[in-house]
Amino acid sequence: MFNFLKDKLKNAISKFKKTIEGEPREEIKPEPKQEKKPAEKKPADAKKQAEAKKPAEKKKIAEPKPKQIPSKKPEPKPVEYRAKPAKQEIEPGINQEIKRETKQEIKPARPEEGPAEKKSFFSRIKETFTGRKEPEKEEKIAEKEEKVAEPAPKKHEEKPEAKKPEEAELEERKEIETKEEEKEEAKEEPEPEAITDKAVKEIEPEPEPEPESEPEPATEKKGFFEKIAEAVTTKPLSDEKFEELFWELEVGMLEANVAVEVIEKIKDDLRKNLVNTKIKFGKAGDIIVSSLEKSVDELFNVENIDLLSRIKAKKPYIVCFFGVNGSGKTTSIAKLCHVLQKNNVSVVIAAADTFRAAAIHQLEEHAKKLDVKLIKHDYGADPAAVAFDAVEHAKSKGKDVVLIDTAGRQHSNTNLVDEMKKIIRVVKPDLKIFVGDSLTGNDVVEQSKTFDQAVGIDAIILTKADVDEKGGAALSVSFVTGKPIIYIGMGQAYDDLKPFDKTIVIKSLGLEA
Ligand SMILES: Nc1nc2c(ncn2[C@@H]2O[C@H](COP(=O)(O)OP(=O)(O)OP(=O)(O)O)[C@@H](O)[C@H]2O)c(=O)[nH]1
Ligand SMILES: [Mg+2]
Repeated sequence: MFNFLKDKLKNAISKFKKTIEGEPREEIKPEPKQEKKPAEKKPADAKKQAEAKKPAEKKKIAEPKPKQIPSKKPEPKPVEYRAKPAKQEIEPGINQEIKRETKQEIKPARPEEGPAEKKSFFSRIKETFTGRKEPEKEEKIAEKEEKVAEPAPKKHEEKPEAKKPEEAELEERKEIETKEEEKEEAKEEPEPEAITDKAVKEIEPEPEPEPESEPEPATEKKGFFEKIAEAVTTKPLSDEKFEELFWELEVGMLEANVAVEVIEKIKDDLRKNLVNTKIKFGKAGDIIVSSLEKSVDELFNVENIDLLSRIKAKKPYIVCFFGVNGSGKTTSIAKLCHVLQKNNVSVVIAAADTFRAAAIHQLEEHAKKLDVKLIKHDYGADPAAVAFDAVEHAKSKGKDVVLIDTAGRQHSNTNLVDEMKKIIRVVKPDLKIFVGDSLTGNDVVEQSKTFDQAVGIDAIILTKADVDEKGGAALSVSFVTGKPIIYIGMGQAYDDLKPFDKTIVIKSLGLEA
């Protein structure tokens, strides 16, 4: 009966629970905070990091300089001065002053490169021609004599001529070298300063995010117990979020023929329990179920009627049944007769539905089966007269109860409504029962309201609950009319009339605590 609503409620509970307990957990999780802290600390330590970066970047920028200096300077020098030793050896008379004037860098280059290779070279030539191995000292002298002896005369003649151009060349080279060095120094020296300045300028802006790290202390300042409190409670649910989450359930309840008044009550109750309320983790589901259970329970918070005790209190106890066509009035009377008989209550039935011939015959069949007295008139007779005769029979025979069947009618049919009112005026029933077909859904609620306004109903029997899959009528009719559901029809057999029990409804909806 309530399977449809049960599923809707289950889904709604799950969504509310996930939303309430799922969102804040992500926010309260200590991990993201810890992740944020180091990230936020970066700007706090920006100075240190910047300082650490500065030398690193400087080094990177400065590295190429020492590489360029040694690579540029020394490389060309050995190439240039490799030719010099040959000329100088050929010219032993070169003025020592000129040699002194040459850079000291040139001097160390000679012994490093030339001598070792020449000794071994000439010594090897001598050894090949003479076939004798001579000591290294002799080789040196021989080499010098050979070198000086052969080119000497030419060189002595050329010396005065050669000295001048060589000196000029040396001087030019000096000037060129000094200029080049100055140029290189001028190019290279300012570079480190300019680059380091740039590097510093580039690094300096990094510490700026410091002010962004200021909010961090606020989170750190949170007390230990405050953090625990946050960890065990959920983030309050906003009203907007509540409306969003409730919308699906609201639509589901409308589909289930739940009255708008009932939906609003359940919604308001749930809102009070969830919106802007801190809920402990793991408790959201219980709170939602508890709220829904309480709401449903309160839907039936009307004065109940103990029919058997009332029947015992008055004799004959007169009960009149009303409702629209085919709602189950006649069948419910037969069922109730069976219940009363089982409780040793004597019954008289009145066939006051004279509007339809088959109705009298239908009731006769039930009377035979139940072995109960039926008071009937002919088709088209005054229903009030039939009811009056039944009550008189009960009084004369000492029967406990008179059950009056009436014709089905729409509340808009004024003639039938007036006829109904006449029956009430004549017999003055102790109980007026509205019989509603639960399959008609929300219409039952409207019907009950109009019948109540017309004649004033005291109780409700909901029929065909066994085939109703939505349950909206059962959930709504009592709350809207303020009248109790005393029985529900759960089938077509006599035993299928069951006393209404709200706990069964709550259980069927899956809201049992
Ligand atoms: N499944 C099921 N069928 C029911 C129940 N109550 C009544 N019926 C069936 O509903 C149909 C109508 O029942 P009636 O008792 O004749 O209804 P009524 O209100 O007397 O109809 P009118 O006299 O024409 O106004 C019958 O076929 C019944 O068997 C019930 O609780 N469950
Ligand atoms: Mg009938």
